[in-house]
Amino acid sequence: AERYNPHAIEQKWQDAWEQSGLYTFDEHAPGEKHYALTMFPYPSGNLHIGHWYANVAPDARARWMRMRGYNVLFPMGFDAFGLPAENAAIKNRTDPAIWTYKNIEYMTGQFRRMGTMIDWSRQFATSDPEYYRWNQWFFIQFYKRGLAYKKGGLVNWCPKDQTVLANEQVVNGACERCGTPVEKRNLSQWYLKITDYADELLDFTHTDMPEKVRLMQTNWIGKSVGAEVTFATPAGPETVFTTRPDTLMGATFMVLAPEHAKVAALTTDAQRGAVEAYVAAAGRKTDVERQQEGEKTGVWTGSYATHPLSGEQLPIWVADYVLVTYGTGSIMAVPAHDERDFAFARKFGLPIREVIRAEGADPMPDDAEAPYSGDGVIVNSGEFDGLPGGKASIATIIERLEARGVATAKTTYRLRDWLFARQRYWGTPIPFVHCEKCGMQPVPEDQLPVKLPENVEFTPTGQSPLKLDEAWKATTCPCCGGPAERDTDTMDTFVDSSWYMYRYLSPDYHEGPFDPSKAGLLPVDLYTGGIEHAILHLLYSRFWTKVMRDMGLTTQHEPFARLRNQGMILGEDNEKMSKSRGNVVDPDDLVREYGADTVRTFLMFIAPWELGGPWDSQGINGPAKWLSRVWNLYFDDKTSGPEEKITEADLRYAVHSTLKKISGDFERLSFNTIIAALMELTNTLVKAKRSPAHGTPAWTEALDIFNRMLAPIAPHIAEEIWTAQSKSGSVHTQPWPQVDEQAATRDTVTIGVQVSGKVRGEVNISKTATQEEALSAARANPDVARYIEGKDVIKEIYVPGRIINIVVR
Ligand code: ANZ
Ligand code: ZN
Repeated sequence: AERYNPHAIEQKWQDAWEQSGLYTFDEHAPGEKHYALTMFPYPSGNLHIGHWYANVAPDARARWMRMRGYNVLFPMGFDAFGLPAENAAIKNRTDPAIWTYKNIEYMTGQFRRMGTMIDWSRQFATSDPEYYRWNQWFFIQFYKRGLAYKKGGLVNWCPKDQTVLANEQVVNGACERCGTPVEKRNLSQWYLKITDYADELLDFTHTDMPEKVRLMQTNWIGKSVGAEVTFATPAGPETVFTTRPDTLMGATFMVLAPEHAKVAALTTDAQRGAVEAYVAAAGRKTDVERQQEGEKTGVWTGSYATHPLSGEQLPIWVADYVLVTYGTGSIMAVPAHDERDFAFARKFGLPIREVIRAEGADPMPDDAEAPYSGDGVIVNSGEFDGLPGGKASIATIIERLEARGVATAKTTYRLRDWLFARQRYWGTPIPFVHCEKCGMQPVPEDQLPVKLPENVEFTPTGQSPLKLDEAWKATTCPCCGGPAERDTDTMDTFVDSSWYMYRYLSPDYHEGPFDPSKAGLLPVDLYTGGIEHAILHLLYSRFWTKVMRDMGLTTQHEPFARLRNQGMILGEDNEKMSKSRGNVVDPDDLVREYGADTVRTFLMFIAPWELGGPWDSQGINGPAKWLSRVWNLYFDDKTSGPEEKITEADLRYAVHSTLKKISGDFERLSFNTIIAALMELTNTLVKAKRSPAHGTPAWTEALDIFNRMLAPIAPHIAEEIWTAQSKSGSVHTQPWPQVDEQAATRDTVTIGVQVSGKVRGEVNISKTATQEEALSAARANPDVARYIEGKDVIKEIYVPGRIINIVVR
């Protein structure tokens, strides 16, 4: 018989599937809809092993859902706008459009060679004018709803990429893309009002997301419940935000952020030199440096604030551990109970006053080494003395302070509005024009898309490249018809992925972002991709769906019913794969050597999918050999080896218990255990070929079920086997086999017997065996008996179906 040769069959089946339209989704086909989606890639040039890892397992699962009778939508596209494409185009001296679409073509070919069930008829790139037209349309709708606005102020600026960045794109003070430390610039920019949805985004009831993602989003949104307290100062009233109003009487000084607007007015002449020097130095530090633990720095302004309850005069300091972007940019410092205030007070010799004391504790000593941040009773606070203090009692304290007129309840969020404009070329033009007479006007919807001009000099200069294109810039005002100028900024490319899952429903629809009659396909039932998107794409797309819902475009609250994140495939050296480390594995090479089915199988087998792990160049031989054995099982009549004692019941048990197990594993996205179970079943089938079970109806059934179980994992070889058995149609449209529950359970179990905690033997007993029956079987086992003989049995434990333990002395 011929040996397994993937190269002889894979391309053949890929062509045949494409020709027959096997994977074209038909919304009218029978079956409950299932929308499975994997995050679309940047068309960076080629799919790397990480893309394969991210895609083959969800593809297998989508195939499994289809065999289970679901009508499965599994589309793919390209996230084509953005800095990577633009930077590469600059480097390669080509137009980003030419570069991008060439890459898309190549990567589409790679996806095909992977043997996926992607419906390519729905493919689009976000740089297609018909796609970004709807970015512009959305932007105008957001504007009309008061959710898009232009505002001046300090923004994050990447000096390398020469553009502003959203807060979400600043990671540890550096640009998320290129790692360059981010600077602050004062610029007028477009924002989207994501903060209007802060509370709703904290509610995950309509989406099943991994705990880690929920936590990251929750922390990013950063809701803090507390109060605002106002202090009188020589420059007017100054309000601070505090989460601990119960410590108000412990406030011994006030601190302003260096960028706070009142700093100059509060600085006395004597202190001006020192304050100005300090503020200038703080401006040169990155946010990370400023937030690092370590020596606190600061300077006194020379002024005092008046405590709202005691009337005491509190010195006002400037220090960079207070951020201008959070709360009100100023704080009441309570050194006795706050870590940073404590360190600051110690360094500058400022008073520390204890106002919360743990139940029954001694007063805080003068030389205390740390603040106390726990709960307790309020002390040294006049009329508040004796009240419970600490986080639990804050609501009551706020009420009392509100009654006294010195505080108001206030909830603060860390989340900031989404800085939406970019000074780069390769993105969606902002659809606004500026008219001297009428001001800023949205482009009328029937004039969309505002197309990106071609042949623009886009090497970054810090100015929007579109500014240089005079002809493109000149337009007429939609209001007065007079001359006007186009907005020359482009949109943050995260806009593209915020709603692309809707576009797949009707990629050729011209009346709106998607055809409302297809809304029944929503939401995405299973979304898969990397955790690195936890607070960018995954937060933005949730926000976008909520706005779409409020616009009446969808009834869904969330874009994704369920999200799962794959882990990462590292280099063999356990480091991240990168060209500079020289540890990159090229999937194309592997496909050329082993075939796509083996690469698919290996990537599902290599690690628990949600964990990931290091590459193993030897490991791929296991799946390669396995598929050869599978091939021989069907195509090689020769058998060798001793006669095996496998009955029909044994065989059916092996097949149906495996079927049952892997169905559960598919549900849980546990792909490595699916492969392991199929490999184990293959061993049994190889042996069964040399047993009385061979040639029986159970054998025929086993070959049929195994073929179907193989189909989602290794679609090409499974199709070849299916056809070779003269079965009609495609294995990929066959129903997933039914578990015969009776066959899948055995009435006997093999369980281990321990003597004093060490496994000494195994017994085969009925599942319904009583404790006495189980124990006497164990004692009768010669391997066990040896260890009991002559000893005192002091305890016997039987955990039904699991273990027997006999404790001796
Ligand atoms: C007094 C106090 C006493 C505070 C105490 C804490 C503990 P979260 O929970 O993160 O919201 N704070 C307020 N604005 C700040 C800013 N712009 N930069 C740095 N720190 C700021 O933190 C809220 C607490 O952080 C506030 O409550 C304030 O200090 C400080 F025992 O006020 B607290
Ligand atoms: Zn006008």
